[in-house]
Amino acid sequence: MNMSSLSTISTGMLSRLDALATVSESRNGLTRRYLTSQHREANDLVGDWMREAGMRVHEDAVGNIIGRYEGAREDAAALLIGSHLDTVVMAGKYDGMLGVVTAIECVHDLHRRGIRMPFAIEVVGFADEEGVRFQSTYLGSRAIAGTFRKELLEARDMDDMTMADALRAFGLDPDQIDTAAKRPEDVIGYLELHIEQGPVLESMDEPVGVVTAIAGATRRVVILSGVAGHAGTVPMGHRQDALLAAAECALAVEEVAAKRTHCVATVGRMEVAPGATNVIPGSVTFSIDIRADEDVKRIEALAELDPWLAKIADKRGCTLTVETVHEANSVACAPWIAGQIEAAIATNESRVVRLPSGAGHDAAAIADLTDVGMIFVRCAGGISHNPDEFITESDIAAGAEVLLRVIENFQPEDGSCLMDKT
Ligand code: HGY
Ligand code: MN
Ligand code: MN
Repeated sequence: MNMSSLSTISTGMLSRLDALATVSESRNGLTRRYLTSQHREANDLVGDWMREAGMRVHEDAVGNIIGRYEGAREDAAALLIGSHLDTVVMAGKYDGMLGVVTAIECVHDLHRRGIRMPFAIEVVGFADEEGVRFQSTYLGSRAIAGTFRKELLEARDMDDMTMADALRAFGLDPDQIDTAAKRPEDVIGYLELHIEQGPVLESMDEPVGVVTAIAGATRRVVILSGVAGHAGTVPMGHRQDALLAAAECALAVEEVAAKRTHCVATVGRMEVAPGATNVIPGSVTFSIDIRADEDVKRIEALAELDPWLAKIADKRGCTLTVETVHEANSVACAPWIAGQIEAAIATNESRVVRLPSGAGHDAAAIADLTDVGMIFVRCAGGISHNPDEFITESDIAAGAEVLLRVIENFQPEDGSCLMDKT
């Protein structure tokens, strides 16, 4: 890509991101969950773009959309490049989608110039990274890494539908999930370009940066069961109010994180039952998301929190159940890939900013299959998981330029003297 083409390319990429942002379950903002008709519509749209870029396209057994651009030699091992196409609720339009649209644009540029690399390239639009529908994340990337947890097929969504039934309704066969797994010998590495979702690049006045590590995370679902009762007749001292117990638990979640550096914890979802103004809440289900830059810190925080939640529940006459629905240790990005990203950034006379990711990414799951590297692109105010998520056209172009330069100069770890590109 030369500079003049970059501006047209980034305009094209922006219009694709805008098109994807219209594929939403809601008229009020962008929400696109796993295995919905909007997931199908997004896969169809992205699949068309992949074909236009010269790729052969297929959808795997878990719902990832994958485009393959052959190398100079048929059936060569592939460089995987991807990100996710699902979103959170009321999402921004760049989280995940930017990485997929940029990867497609880079392959399209190679295709326009008739360039074949010594390796194949597979662009992956992961089906479910956010984990909104079934409360567990990295479903698409774990299936490709061969680490999908089959017990999740029985997880139920808010409409009480199991993942297995949702896969069937989507046209997939849950018994075939294993076929999505790739063999390590068939891949040479993984790259992911993603918005930073934090303030560092903006504070350094740099458009792109190289990710050093991805924070570990634990996600839990907690159910507190008290006694529903009449709001007008039960004296305060006689209540087993599940919501007040949950409220105290949420403050405990905040405290165990706030006292530790680079440790964050969030209660992002809470359902109150039966949910009537004049009924004392009998049961509350809420989520806990806790992360830290070091795994030992996250584990210590959880070890402090568990007895604390039990004590609160007991004091308030509630029973407590806690289920861990996701657990991932922190993942280091491979220095041999990060070094190639740094070289690509340095070519732009840009300072090389190295930064950890507090957000989770599919790269963390793919790291069980192959080494990974990530490129961060600046986003306004570091705002994300919010409709105000914003990125400039010039930063989109800067990200695309760096990603393409990494691809065109990519050398596998063993430095195997790959055939020259043609
Ligand atoms: O939650 C995360 O960090 C990511 O957006 N899934
Ligand atoms: Mn996200
Ligand atoms: Mn993301």
